[in-house]
Amino acid sequence: ALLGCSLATVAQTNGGKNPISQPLISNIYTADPSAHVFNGKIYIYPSHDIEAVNVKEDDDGGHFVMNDYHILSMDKIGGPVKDNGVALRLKDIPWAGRQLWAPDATYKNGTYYLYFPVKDKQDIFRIGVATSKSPTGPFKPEPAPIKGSYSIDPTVFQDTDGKAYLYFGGIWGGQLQRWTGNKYNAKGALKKPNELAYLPRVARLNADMKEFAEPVKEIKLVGADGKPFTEKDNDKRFFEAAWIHKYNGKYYFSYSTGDTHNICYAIGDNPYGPFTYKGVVLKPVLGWTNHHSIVQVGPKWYLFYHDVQLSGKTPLRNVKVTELTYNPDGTIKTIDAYK
Ligand code: FUB
Repeated sequence: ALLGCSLATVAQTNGGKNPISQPLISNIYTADPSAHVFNGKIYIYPSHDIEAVNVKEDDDGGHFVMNDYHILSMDKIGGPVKDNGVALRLKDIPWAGRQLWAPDATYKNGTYYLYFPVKDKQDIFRIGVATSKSPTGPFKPEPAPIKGSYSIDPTVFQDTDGKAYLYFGGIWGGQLQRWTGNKYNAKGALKKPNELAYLPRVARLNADMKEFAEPVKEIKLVGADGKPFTEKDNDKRFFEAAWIHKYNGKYYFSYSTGDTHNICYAIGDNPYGPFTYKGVVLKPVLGWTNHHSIVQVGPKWYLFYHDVQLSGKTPLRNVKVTELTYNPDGTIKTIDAYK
C-alpha cells in the first residue's frame, strides 16, 4: 500500500456492531464514486485525487487539481477491488485546461460513455464525453465539450423507456451561480439567505449520447410543504453531487448540501421532477466534501461515498461502500458512516 496503510491496519469496528466501512483501495486516493453494474460486474468511476503543490485550500476548490481518471472494478461487494490504471488523461482532452472533477459513465449499444467536468482553457467548467468499447477504458474524448454544457458533477441516467438524461451542477467552485437562463455571467453571485436557492440542471441526451437533445432545464426541488428552498435552507438545498436512481417506479434525486455536508434526497414521478425533499441519505463524513452514488447490486442496494480516513486531508479522499436500506414506505434509512 503506497499510502503506508493497509486495510488490515485500518480495520476497526464499532463496539461489536456493524463494521465501519473501509477504503476500497489505498494505492491511490479516490473520490466522488459513481458506481454501476455492467454485465454483472461492479465498476466505480471516481475522481483521482492528488496532492496539490503550492495551492492553498480555498472555497472554490482550487486544491482539487486532479488530472486523470482510474476506474475501479470488483466482482462482488466485499471482494477484491482492482485499479484498472489510467482511463483518460487531462492532457489528452484537446479543449481542457485544468481540474478533472467528478465523472460518471453509462453503456449503450456496445459503447461505454464517460462524462466528465473540467475547466476549459478560459477556466470555465464544461462537461465532456469520451467513449470506449471497454468499461475500464482507455476512453477517447470528443474534440469539444457537450454544446450548451456548463458547471460540474455530471450524472447520466437511462430510463426504462431508453431515454437518457444528463444531470449536473454545483455552486461555489462548480460555477453554477454564473449561469442564469443558460447564459454565462462571470460575475454571477451566490444567493443571499432569503433568495431562492440555485437549482440543479438536466437535459435529455441525443440518441448518440454526445449532445443535448433540448435546452438545459432547471430541476424543481421543493420541501415537504411544496415550497422551493431558499439559500438559508442550506442543510437541504442543492449544492453539488447530483445522482438519480429509480426505485419502485419513483425517481430518487440525491445530492450534497455542500457547506452543511449532508447527502439528501427528494422523490419525483418523472426524470424532470418536481422532486419533493424526503430527508438525509448520508450524514456528514470526514473531510469537507460529501459525494455519493446509489446502485442496486443483485437484491441489495448500496451507497458508494468517500471520506478522508486514509489522509485526514479534504483533497485526498478514499472511496467506500455501505449497504443502503429502504423503509416500507419507500423512504431511505439515514446512514451515519461511523455508527
Ligand atoms: O472532486 C471535486 C469536487 O469535490 C466534486 O466535483 C464535488 O462534488 C466534490 O466532491
